Amino acid sequence: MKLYSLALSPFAARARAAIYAKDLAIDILAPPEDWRTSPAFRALNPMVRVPVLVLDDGRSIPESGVIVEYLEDAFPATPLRPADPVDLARVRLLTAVADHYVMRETFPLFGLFDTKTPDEDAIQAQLAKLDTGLGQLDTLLGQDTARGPFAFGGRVSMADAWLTPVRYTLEGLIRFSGRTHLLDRHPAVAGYARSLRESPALARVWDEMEEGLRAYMAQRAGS
Ligand SMILES: N[C@@H](CCC(=O)N[C@@H](CS)C(=O)NCC(=O)O)C(=O)O
Repeated sequence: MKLYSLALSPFAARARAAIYAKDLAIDILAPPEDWRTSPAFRALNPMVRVPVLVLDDGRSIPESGVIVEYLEDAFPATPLRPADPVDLARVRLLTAVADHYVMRETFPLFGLFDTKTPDEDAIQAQLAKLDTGLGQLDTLLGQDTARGPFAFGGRVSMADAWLTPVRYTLEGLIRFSGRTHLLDRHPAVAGYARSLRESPALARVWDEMEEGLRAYMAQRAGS
């Protein structure tokens, strides 16, 4: 089995987090050079996006959320979904909030900062939206009285597969924008960057994203 992945992709990082946490023997590969135009890649994923999981019989599973759920169903030995339905709903809530109200609000900011003439009003408006989402995520993390170093309860779950790339993306945004106080009002989100390192699987995902950013910046500087 193989996963087409890009180091810096937060979506691919979710799938890699699940693969590493479950210790699965799945090859992690960069997509072919011509993946955006190749009919063969389009046949694997009609949405023409990364990640894609390719099974040994050639069938493919695109979309990070679908891939993680498939891995859970196919390889239940190290579960990333809690057995209790309410706990599972809570884990899924964290993934939804991290995705819809935090990660989605970070993406426009990279574009807004990446210009010679930044529009400070637009930046402030977008930062306010992000701050709202961060506050919501921080509240949810703080409500979990059984929470240890990870996103939910005492062990690594699907919520960590979402939160690790989200937290790394926030780190990238802080560095890129110089807004070093971005997380000051959100201590649970801020502290997660340290505590996730208690899981070698999550630390590996973070380090791979870091390496991916370094490679991207070097390529940008050279072009
Ligand atoms: N909903 C998809 C999103 C995947 C996605 O947008 N991946 C980006 C890479 S970060 C991509 O392939 N974008 C298309 C492109 O770069 O041409 C998922 O969760 O897997």
